Amino acid sequence: MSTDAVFAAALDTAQRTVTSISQLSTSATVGLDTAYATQHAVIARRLARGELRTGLKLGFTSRAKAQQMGVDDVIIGTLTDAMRLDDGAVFDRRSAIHPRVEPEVAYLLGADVSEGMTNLMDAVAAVAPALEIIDSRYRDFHFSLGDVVADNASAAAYAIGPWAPVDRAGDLANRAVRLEVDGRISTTGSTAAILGDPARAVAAAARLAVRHGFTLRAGTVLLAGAATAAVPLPDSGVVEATIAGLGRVSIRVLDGAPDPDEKGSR
Ligand code: OOG
Ligand code: MG
Repeated sequence: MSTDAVFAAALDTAQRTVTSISQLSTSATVGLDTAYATQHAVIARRLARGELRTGLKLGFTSRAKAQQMGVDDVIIGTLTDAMRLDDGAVFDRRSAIHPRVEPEVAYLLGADVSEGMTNLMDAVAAVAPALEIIDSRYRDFHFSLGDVVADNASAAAYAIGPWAPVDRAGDLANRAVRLEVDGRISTTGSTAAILGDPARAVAAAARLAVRHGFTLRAGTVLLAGAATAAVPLPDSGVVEATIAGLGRVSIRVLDGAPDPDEKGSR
């Protein structure tokens, strides 16, 4: 087996068995090419089990995130339907190792992004508030840039609130962002933290896509990256993200199987 296939098997098993592993970079050099090849191999394993690609996510688009994790390059990862939660749905805390949650902005592409496009926002159809749950497969949530790229940018789950058509959503360059747990404010920030303006996320994703073998097709969801540092996911409770003037999205965390009589469970 090639190195990236060996790394991918270890990361995939860690995710499926909810068991952390050592960083790949402690025993090997994990450059960006190997890291993205590993991520593609992890996703290939998931697709082989029947999962479908739903979108892409950016990581470290804000200083707050980059500083929290000690890295300073924007990275890209893949979202699948197995990671998708409906707005208000239950997330089983036991399905993750040491999950953290982030408030995000999501874009929905209405057209394929092609290299010749001058204004990439023309490809965006709608925008929504989003929550992302990240869960590094590495022990203690410690990693190098190559490690986290290989680990699909720590992607675990995401929920998207109501979509607003992009022409009605207005300028999202500087909107207040709030993350609440059971109605108590957990962290606040501004969308301005995301590359200065989250609208730049589409161009950033297009650049990374060309370089690292991703495609930005119509129907793709793009998470622009967290505006704030991630916070530990509570063992139980309602987590809600609000973006001023755009709306809110929530998930309910349960430490165990959801009550089968309840609606909105997965
Ligand atoms: C990597 C994922 C970063 C973001 O929004 O910046 C990310 C991590 O912090 O584990 O999702
Ligand atoms: Mg994120």
